[in-house]
Amino acid sequence: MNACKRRFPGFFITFEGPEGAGKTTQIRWLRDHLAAAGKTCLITREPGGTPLAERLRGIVKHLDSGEKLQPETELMLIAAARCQHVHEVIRPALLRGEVVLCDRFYDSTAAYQGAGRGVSKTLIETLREAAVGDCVPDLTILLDLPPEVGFERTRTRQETAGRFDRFEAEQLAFHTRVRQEFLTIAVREPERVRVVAADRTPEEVSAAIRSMLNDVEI
Ligand code: Z5A
Repeated sequence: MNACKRRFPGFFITFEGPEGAGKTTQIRWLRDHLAAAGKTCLITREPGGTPLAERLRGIVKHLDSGEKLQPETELMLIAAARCQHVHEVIRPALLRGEVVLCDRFYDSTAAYQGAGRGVSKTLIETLREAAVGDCVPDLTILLDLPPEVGFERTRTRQETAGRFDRFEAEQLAFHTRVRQEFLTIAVREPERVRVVAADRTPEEVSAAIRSMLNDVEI
């Protein structure tokens, strides 16, 4: 990782993986670890991260108008949220020299809208470039686990029990395609994407992430 050319004074880390992989938990723990080492960290998420992007997140997760959200519409809403998020939050933080820890980013688009919904890769790539520009993650931590295990974790958590969003309501085959796409990206971009097995205790996952970061100059 040290050989990688830095684009900004800060360092951009994204977390990806199926639902229930533990991204939110691990991001908080990594923030605490990096803060103890003197780093200023910014935690953010997608879709979301700005007031407008959070409103778009609400639509994408829980469209309550009764109409079907077309896959391309879903993609464009996510891309619009990302454009706003990158320009208003991520890029400025990286320019200030902060470590940005983002819960999901454009690999989720390839996985959910591409592999999951079947949207054209060309359209996904065009919108990615328009929204992201040079704000490419320095490192992506892919927390990998079978979708069934993630379902079990999220569907039993108290605060959301019985209320499924539009992604949680999808069938196992959808989530299996999503997982496979994440793993394909990791094979294609081994310098950027590091896979961490998430089917173990949160403490074990955290230790694996820290050990993997030993050769990364943040
Ligand atoms: N989406 C998209 O389609 N396209 C895009 O481009 C982007 C996103 C950016 C965001 O939903 C949805 O947006 C997402 C894809 C779509 N939907 N799905 N699926 P979200 O943010 O609400 O959901 P999520 O990203 O999947 O997060 P999550 O379900 O909250 O999971 P998580 O953040 O990976 O895990 P967690 O919150 O840390 O933990 C989940 C539960 O498991 C919790 O009760 C923990 O205490 C427990 N947990 C955590 N780690 C462990 C371990 N190791 N063992 C046991 N239990 C654990």
